[in-house]
Amino acid sequence: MTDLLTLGETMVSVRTARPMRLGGDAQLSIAGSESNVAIGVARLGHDVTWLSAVGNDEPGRLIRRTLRAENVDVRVRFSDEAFTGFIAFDQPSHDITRVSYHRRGSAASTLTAEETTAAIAALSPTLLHVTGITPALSDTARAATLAAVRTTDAQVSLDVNYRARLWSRTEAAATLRELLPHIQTVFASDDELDLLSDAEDPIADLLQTAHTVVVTAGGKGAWSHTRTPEPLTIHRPALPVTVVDSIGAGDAFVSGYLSATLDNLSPEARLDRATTSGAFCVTAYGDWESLPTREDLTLLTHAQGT
Ligand code: CKP
Ligand code: MG
Repeated sequence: MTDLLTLGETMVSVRTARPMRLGGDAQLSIAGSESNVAIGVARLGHDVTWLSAVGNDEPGRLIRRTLRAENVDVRVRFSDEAFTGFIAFDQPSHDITRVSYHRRGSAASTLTAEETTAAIAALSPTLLHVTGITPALSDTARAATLAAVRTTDAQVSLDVNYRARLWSRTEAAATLRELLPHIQTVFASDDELDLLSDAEDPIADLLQTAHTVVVTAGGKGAWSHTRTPEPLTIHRPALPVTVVDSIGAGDAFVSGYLSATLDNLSPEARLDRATTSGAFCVTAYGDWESLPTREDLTLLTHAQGT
């Protein structure tokens, strides 16, 4: 049993504070939306398992070590044939962070449907969380994601996380719509809704199968639309914090929401925890390093006078 199972690619990350071609000091860490969520939910006190594959290499071992240190149960295959993916963050100027992927053919892109369905059978998770990044990696990773959402009895959430560098909007729309009938909670930014539905009212359309659609809109805040027991739309403004690094904010938001779901909180309280967690994350550097604990959430809530 596990409270939450997430699956997807985690890469080794290299970050420099100036253009990478100039060399100099770099920070080595890990990055990956699904493992960010795994760490976020584990920090909030739940049992979390992360499933993936990495290369049989030092970056792969760094990923396993980091996640274990964050109390995430790691189910990872070490591949002798494929390498651990790599993500580079550098800064051409103070206000611009450039991201580049080196992940085509990576170990995580060889994840199979057999692996995901076996993990689900073994773990019987309460929640399963997937993102639109994994099915964009390869045909097998797409099949692995589809098989997972189709076979599980868990409540399934999907964070669209559209990445233009991995696939076109047309390809993404086709695959995401295959996943949708199996998803209960959809997380999307306002500019991703057209990937999910062509309807004039995409939210109403999505709520025919999902029970919750959560839409984020950066500085404008977030909305949650729920179908049961009564149709309900809630809005929370973004908290007024100093943004130093917004990468990982979406994953922090999702972590807060899923943690509050595991605590059986109301839709209002779920959105509150999601918003506070996202706000906390942007105030410090790192994709996952700045994810909050419960104590951090309380501190931020008090600091905001709410
Ligand atoms: O949507 P977010 O900024 O929360 O996602 C950030 C993650 O997995 C980051 O860790 C990166 O590795 C990625 O999204 C990605 O593959 O783009
Ligand atoms: Mg995101």
